[in-house]
Amino acid sequence: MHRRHLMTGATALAICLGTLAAAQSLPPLEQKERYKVGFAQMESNNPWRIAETKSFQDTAASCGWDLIATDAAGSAAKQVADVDSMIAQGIDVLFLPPREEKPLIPAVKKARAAGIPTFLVDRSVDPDAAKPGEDYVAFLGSDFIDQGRRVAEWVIENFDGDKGIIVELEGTTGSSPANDRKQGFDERIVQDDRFEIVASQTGDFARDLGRQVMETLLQAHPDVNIVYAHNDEMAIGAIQALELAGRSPGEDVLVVSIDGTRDALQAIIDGKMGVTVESSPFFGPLGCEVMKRYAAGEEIEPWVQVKDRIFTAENAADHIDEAY
Ligand code: GYE
Repeated sequence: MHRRHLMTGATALAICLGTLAAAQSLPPLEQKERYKVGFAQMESNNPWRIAETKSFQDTAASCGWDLIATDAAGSAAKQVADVDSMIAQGIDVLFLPPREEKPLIPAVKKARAAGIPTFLVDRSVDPDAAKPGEDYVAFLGSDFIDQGRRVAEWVIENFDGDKGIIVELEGTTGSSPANDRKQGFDERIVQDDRFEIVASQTGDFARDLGRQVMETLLQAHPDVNIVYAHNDEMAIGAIQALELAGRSPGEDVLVVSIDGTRDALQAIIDGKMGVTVESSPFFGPLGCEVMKRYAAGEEIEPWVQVKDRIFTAENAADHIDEAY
């Protein structure tokens, strides 16, 4: 009966060696005054991305970073090439927000093979293909499933109609926030049978595409009264499309999303948007802190989780000055 709990010396040794190998498999980082640091941004077509890049630039001087920042202009292939060129330039550390979950895996593995500790920031990669503590040090970012769930819970509490007809605008296909924000929202909202998601389509996290997709979906589903966008930029695009079609966001259609941009907080103050769950772009200071802990030999938790606030009509005005 107790055999399951018995471990032979050989098994124990194998486990020890295994743990040691895993611990050793991450490249070490020397403690020094200055670091050559790569930040491979995926695109700069929205305020969130611009705020994130600026956060790294603003942190550089105080953290001793000689920063190389690139912009992949919305192409995962270019982002992989940008990481290649950073490796060739001999960076000490890589901060990488992988645009999509799978295409950036080779970049993560290449940096690992070159002995460069990598921190994934704001988005993650496919956990079956690359792992924190082995292929990269850690993921620094939000709980996207929880963000989607919190939006759904806010809708369930605040929607005052009989039947909620929902259009969902998804983020970039194959990206971790799009996958998880969909899962978190969809799973929670179907628990209340007042709600139905009649369409769910990607707007690539972009304002203009969000507007275009909303225009098309409005024609197919004129009875929509809730729009859930995976980020604020698409929510603002959707508001434009709704207004152009003669609808009144905030009155005959509830618009909800995620991020906490200045335009979204203003839309909440103006009564056009209901809620945005925060997803902070300010990763520079956190990146610095975690990198220094790693260089000091500390074991870094696989997921350095960012805690998110929620912005509604009750507090949007208090936070608009700190928004981006
Ligand atoms: O919500 C969005 C951006 O990856 C968490 O990407 C980030 C998301 C953010 O383009 O606005």
